[in-house]
Amino acid sequence: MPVTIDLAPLAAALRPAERLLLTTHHAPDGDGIGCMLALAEALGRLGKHVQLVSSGAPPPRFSFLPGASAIRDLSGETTESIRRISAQVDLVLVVDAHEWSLLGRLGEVWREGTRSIYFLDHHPPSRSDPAHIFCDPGAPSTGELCWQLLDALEVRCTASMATCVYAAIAYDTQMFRYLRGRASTHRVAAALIDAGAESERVYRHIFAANSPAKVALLGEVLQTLQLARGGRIAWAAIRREQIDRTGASRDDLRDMIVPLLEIEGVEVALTFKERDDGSYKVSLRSKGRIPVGPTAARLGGGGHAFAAGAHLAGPLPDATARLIEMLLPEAPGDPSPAS
Ligand SMILES: [Mn+2]
Repeated sequence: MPVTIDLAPLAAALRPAERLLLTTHHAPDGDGIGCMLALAEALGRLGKHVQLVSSGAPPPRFSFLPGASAIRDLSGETTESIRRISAQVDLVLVVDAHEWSLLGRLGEVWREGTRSIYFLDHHPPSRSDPAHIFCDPGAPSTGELCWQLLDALEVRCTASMATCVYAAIAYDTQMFRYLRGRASTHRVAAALIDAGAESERVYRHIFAANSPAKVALLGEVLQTLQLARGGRIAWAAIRREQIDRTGASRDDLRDMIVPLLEIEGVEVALTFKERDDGSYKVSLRSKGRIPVGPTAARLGGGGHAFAAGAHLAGPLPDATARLIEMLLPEAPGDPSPAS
């Protein structure tokens, strides 16, 4: 299997640490949570004391993962309390992020200090650069890097660790749809199932557990669907009022863009989520021919080449027109949707 970054130095840094703190980006997702839980078990087996913390509560659909109840949400804690908790550990390991600004309050506290903080991630390199970043932007999930790290730590992957790593990979690849051309993801998945990963349970809890509120909101969002540029761009709006009325959670909103991208001929899908101040949080997804990351970056946002996010000022017609023009400038005689 191609190993594109060497994780031996990270394993070497983890080995002497006795007390560790593991966390992920704010508003944690399946990749970060799965990696944290697998690594917590692995490091625990090496005799270490491991604390799991998050900035924002993990969404309920991940609570089936072994060990999930041990994750403590620190977003309500005081700065002093976060300082005290981090002062008790030898090393902090952050998975699925490597920017201070993505760590919520934890990042605010840690960026000023000198604690030993390591990052394991697959997001494109950022401008702000803390030391000790182990990042492979070619990996479709941090879960795949987590599997490599277990190997570097020489820890045998148990069934519960395998389920957590499998969940991390399945979440970020949307059940193995987005692999960035790497066959290694399937090899790792096969090894995880051999190790006891419960793949169907992962599917059921993460992808087939939509709340009625989410489905109700999705129905309304799809009513706003618009196609632009000869059907190559699909976009839809998510209104504040709809979110409030349906009772959909933040996690419910995450993959609402997927049905837009899965329309035939669509190359780029956009959702415009209205914020309290009337601006919009835009999610951008591409099937792979038109990069959306650079456009998001020009707007001050970020993400991957084919999945990114940004903020835009309203009103909605201006925001949509501006973004569509940035992604695909209007040209006379635009072809109809590609076959
Ligand atoms: Mn990820």
